[in-house]
Amino acid sequence: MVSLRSTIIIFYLAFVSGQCNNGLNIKSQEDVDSVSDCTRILGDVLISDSALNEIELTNLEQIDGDVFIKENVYLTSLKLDGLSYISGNLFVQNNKALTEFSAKSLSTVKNFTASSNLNLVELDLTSLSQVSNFKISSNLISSLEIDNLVNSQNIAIEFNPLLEHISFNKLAACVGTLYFHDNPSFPDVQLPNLSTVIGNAFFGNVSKLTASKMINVGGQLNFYENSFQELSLESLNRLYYSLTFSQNGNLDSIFMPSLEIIGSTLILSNNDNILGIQNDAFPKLSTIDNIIIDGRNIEVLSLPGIKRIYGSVIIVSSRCVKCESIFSQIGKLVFGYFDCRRSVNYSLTPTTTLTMNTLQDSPTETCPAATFLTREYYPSTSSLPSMGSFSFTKSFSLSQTLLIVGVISITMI
Ligand SMILES: *[C@@H]1O[C@H](CO)[C@@H](O)[C@H](O)[C@H]1NC(C)=O
Ligand SMILES: *[C@@H]1O[C@H](CO)[C@@H](O)[C@H](O)[C@H]1NC(C)=O
Ligand SMILES: *[C@@H]1O[C@H](CO)[C@@H](O)[C@H](O)[C@H]1NC(C)=O
Ligand SMILES: CC(=O)N[C@H]1CO[C@H](CO)[C@@H](O)[C@@H]1O
Repeated sequence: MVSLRSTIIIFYLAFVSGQCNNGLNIKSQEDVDSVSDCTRILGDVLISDSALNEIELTNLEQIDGDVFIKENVYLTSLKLDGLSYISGNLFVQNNKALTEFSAKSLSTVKNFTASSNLNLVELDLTSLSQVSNFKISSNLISSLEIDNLVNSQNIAIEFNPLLEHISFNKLAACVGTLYFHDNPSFPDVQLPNLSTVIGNAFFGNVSKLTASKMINVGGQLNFYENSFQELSLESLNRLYYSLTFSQNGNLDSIFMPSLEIIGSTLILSNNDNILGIQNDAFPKLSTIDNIIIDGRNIEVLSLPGIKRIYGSVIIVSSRCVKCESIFSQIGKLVFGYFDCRRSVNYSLTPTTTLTMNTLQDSPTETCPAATFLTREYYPSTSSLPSMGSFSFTKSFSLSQTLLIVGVISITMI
């Protein structure tokens, strides 16, 4: 069999420019030859099961259609460096041998996906400025720099085993969701110009997060299994839904100096180095629905700016948690339950029945002051201030709240 690896197809500048109207299906050198003059292709471009090792289309500037590059076993390099516009989607998927993909001039594409290219180490999208859904999943890249993208809908960067650096330096708004997770080399994530995320934002396995201009998040803001020790979000002012920190093993300091409103629940679950929420963590936080803190080492909860807690506060820790002192600071502001207790082996697993009785105290060390406190507060509803523009969030009942913790535990298993 002829070695296909030696097949190299490169098309340099052709003098005749042209529009080609029949789309393109590249399987062989002849197929590439047939479009070497095209600067614009009307119709979809398919590169699949091709026999080629390298493809370079330098004349091509525009594709009015979708581009699929998939299941090519021999293709190691694909360069579309003249291409600036794709009216549809660009999918680069399951190309086992592909080590290099570049579309240096590409500025506009609808959806972009690069997934399961298990040897892809070079991905160049330097000029990308407009994309709807952007997904990079299961590739071998070590660095991802999408530094010209200003707005996007959804972004997901996941399951890239060697990824150590991610930057979106100009990204100002994400009108959908933002997911950075399961990149086991713990990349740093640079989002220095990001101000708004309309949907959820999820950060998992991140070693450092820079998002100092982020002002608000319309969905949930979640931090799971990150390795950073400190998290500062200096501009974050308002969260329309919940804020969750779970299993961030090194995290000991949270600084959100501008945060005033959490529309739903603050959840801190199993972050072993967090000893408590100190004064400087959420100094301006004034309203929140619920607070659920479940941690081995929690001792204090201090919210100097708090004015109203519309739902419940649940704190469970195996340390001598200062329930009396926490209650004296915030107890009167809690509209639902206040439940603070010490429990050595507290954990909510899928099999745990979520009743109050599962929250057994089991002290093994002697604690100085009261470390077990459960009160229910039912102030007259007429004394409640209006919940204003975030009225879509409702206070949770205790059982709902416990259910939330249960669901979180389940999803983490
Ligand atoms: C882009 O992806 C989204 C979500 O998968 C889909 O709804 C939309 O139709 C896609 N856009 C195009 C142009 O196919
Ligand atoms: C940051 O985003 C704003 C819009 O929020 C934009 O006007 C500005 O040019 C961006 N800055 C950089 C350096 O990209
Ligand atoms: C603590 O955990 C052990 C083993 O899982 C269990 O047998 C025991 O009942 C638990 N103690 C309390 C007070 O829940
Ligand atoms: C939230 C998250 O991304 N967690 C992942 C961190 O890395 C480990 C090891 O690869 C994964 O098992 C986790 O799922």
